[in-house]
Amino acid sequence: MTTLLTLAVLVLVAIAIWQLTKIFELSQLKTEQHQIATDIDNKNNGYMLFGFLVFIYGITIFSFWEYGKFLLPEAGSAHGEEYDSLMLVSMIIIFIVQTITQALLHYFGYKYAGKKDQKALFYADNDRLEFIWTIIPVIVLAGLILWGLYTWTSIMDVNDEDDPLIVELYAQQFNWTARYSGDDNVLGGANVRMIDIDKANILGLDESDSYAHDDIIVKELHLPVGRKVNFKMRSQDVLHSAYMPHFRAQMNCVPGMITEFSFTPIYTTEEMRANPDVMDKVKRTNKIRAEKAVSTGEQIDPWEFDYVLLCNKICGKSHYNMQMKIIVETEEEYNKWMESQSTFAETVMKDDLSSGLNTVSTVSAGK
Ligand SMILES: [Cu+2]
Repeated sequence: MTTLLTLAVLVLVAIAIWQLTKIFELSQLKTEQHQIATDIDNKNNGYMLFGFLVFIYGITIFSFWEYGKFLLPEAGSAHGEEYDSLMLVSMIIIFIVQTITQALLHYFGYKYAGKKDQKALFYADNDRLEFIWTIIPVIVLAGLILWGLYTWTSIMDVNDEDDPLIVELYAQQFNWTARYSGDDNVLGGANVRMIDIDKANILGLDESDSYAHDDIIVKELHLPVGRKVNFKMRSQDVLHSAYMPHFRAQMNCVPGMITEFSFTPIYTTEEMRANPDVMDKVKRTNKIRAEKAVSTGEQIDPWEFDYVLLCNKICGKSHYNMQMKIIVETEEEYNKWMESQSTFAETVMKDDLSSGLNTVSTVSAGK
């Protein structure tokens, strides 16, 4: 690969030098006649412009046809619909404008190609034209920006209305851990300095904080459908980014601070698995997996759709594999699952309450 790139660079440098010598030659007074473009040359270049126009239109249509299926399926969160509409409208406007302007650009390039003994018209300015091509983009862009700002503000408004579920997402190289706030729905205090690997206090929870006692630490995120979730993100080491593409949600996880994001899941995992786009993707993926299984002789299980939490900051060498499964289920299923989980007091603190608490004061005292 490196050899190929080096060769490509060398070839491009050689072409650049060749072009530079040609420009230098043309700038000399005694330029040979065959170096100057004739009417036929200009005309041919004009036709080539049309060829290029066909090429870019063709590649656009091909990309829509061939790669459109790789787009995300319908959003699984309440705010996702508005987010997707904003994206779609922006893309449609860009698409229409680019289709028209490219056609005009290439057509005029052809129409006004250089002709012998014909001099270009000097046209200083036209106030009306300039007004039109300024005011139209101003109105369209102002509309998009205002709509975007409105959408942004409503998505980023993390508040405690509607009794949200409070969940912590904890990022570290290279995995995610989630913490539910338990019966009191309040996360206990935590600090990276209180992490105690020997006792498996991996999130550094403050044992003296009674809010922490009923917290539930898990490696698989379960969410009840239709209930708002307020996420509080922390990072242990470097910048990570909690990215939940199917919910159109992303928030950086920054060491030393808590960041927030809030959304309401609207489809259970089962409902999402029945979505035609998702079913199509699963079918395509499993076809590739089956082909690979045949060619390599490996045993590859079929893949099933699941919501995921991914890391979207390149945080180190295993960044690509930093993910956690998210299961959206009905309220009853969620409650049942939650009942089977153990609290922080029942697990980490169990054997330890007598041997002195791991608190902020003892940690800072150098314990
Ligand atoms: Cu990461």
